[in-house]
Amino acid sequence: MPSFNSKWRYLFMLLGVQLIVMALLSREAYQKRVSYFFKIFRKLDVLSGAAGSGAGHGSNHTGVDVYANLSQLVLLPKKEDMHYCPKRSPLLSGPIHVSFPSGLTLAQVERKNPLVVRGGRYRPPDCEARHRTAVIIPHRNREQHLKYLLYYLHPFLQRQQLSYGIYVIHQAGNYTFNRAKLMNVGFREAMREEDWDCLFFHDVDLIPEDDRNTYTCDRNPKHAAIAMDKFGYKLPYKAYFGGVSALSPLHYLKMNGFPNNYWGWGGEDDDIGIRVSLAGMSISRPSLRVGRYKMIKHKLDEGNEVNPKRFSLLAKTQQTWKLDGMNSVVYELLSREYLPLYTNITVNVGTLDGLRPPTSKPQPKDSAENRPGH
Ligand code: BGN
Repeated sequence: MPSFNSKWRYLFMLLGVQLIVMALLSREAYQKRVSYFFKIFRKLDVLSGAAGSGAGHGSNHTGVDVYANLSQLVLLPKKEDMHYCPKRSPLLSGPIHVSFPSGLTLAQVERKNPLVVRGGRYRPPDCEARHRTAVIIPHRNREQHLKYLLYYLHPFLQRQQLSYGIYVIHQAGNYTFNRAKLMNVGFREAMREEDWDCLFFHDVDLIPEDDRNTYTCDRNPKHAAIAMDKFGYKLPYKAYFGGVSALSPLHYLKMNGFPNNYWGWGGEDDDIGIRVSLAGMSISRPSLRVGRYKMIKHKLDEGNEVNPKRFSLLAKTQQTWKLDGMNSVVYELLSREYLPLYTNITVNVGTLDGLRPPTSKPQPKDSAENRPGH
């Protein structure tokens, strides 16, 4: 006849087998079940007065086993089993409060975004992103704006469960600013690094105010900054394509990218809008409720004077779009830095007279205008 002690042994063995089966059936619930088991076990110990029996195994009373906690690694999603993120991110909350507190530092932005890696890249840690978006930001002398944009854009994109990268395309030298050409540089340099499926061309001074304005591409080129505070949260005119727009690589190449010959303020975004329809596409837009942006107020820009040639250039877009654009862009890449919050690409885009090292020739200061975007 089995003794009282061996009865207990059988009972424990049975419980052990049960535990293993339970663990195999549900790996995710494994830890919970193990602790539940040990709780029961401890109770039994207390009841039977058998302190120090097998129940102590795995507890940290006697020091940590060299393999302790390794079971948790099994719980981490493996690359092959990683599921796609849901079609609609559960992290979305709608309107976002935007303000510009003074004294914000890049180090603070970094600390707030611990999952962003070198070059300003991010992937959702718990699911496989459905979209890979590159954000291209043309830039010169707007460090303060860039700081605010990064502060908002990183968490905004993370809420959308995107895999993303942020590229700042910095125009070297003092010659007149060329926003559209910088976008062409951004397109080429970003696509060289990764097979992005969507590119967001983003002015540095525009902050999105609703996280349902998803930074993904549509079937047609998308104009995202449809409702800016500066224009009373309405489109300023029907064909407006400025501020923030989104194109897939296919869209971009179909319209031969953006023009390279708009120096200074104005017209290049209208040219891009015209290219969209010349290439047989149309403009898609989010709703006015969602495509809202706050513009960071700023003083007039030096080196981005109103371009007096914009009217004549625009009148010729139909004849020039296939000759001038992505297929003709020339520039000199001066540096590529993988900074903690973004990839910084510094480029010499030359001047109206062609590509040559940036000069320090001062530009005329007349008729500069306040505008979103650079
Ligand atoms: C338009 C500008 C755009 C600018 C918007 C909003 C021109 C071309 C002449 C018709 N277009 O007037 O570039 O983004 O205003 O400010 O100036």
